Amino acid sequence: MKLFWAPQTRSTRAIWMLEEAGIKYEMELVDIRSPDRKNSKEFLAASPMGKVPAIVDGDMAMSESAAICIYVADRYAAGKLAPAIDDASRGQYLYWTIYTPAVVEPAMAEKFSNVEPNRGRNGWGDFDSMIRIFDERLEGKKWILGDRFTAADVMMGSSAVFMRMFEMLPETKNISDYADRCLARPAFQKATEIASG
Ligand SMILES: N[C@@H](CCC(=O)N[C@@H](CS)C(=O)NCC(=O)O)C(=O)O
Repeated sequence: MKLFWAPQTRSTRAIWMLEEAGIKYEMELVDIRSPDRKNSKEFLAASPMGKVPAIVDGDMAMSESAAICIYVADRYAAGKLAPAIDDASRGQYLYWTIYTPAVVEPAMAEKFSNVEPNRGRNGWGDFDSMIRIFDERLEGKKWILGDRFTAADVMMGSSAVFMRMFEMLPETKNISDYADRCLARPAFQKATEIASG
């Protein structure tokens, strides 16, 4: 497995996921901050948008952090970091894994860019609803699915940690404690160390 990455980016999620799965991988740095960067054909085949993270695994090449998490969990940690395909919790697992790119990140962009909230028109609802629903999901739960840690926590946990880092996380009952639980995981700590560059 090869991971295309850049320091202090969403690559941290993919590294965290690979560390949780305990698989071997090599890393290739992509200079995303250089104005005259040149992307290799191999990288663009994995990431047509030229964004990190991206992976190549044998004949398979792909990007999008949520898709990478789902792929790695199914392929290398099925039943451990992902509910099996016939497990009833699979639906909620997929919902929350996708919640980060579909709801959390657009809602963060709304907040950053001072976009007028419009819960009905915008596919992500609005920032306040996103936070409320995330916080309610964690009520009485250690992880998104309850007692078991899954790839959904890599996505939602990194969202919680990013929001706190960017000082966007309002006072909530559950999200902050959840971020602390994620920060305490050895795989998260290793990923942060690697991803800091
Ligand atoms: N939806 C993508 C977003 C990836 C993304 O925006 N990556 C940024 C770094 S955090 C990037 O590569 N930016 C460089 C560029 O767009 O040229 C994911 O979740 O993987």
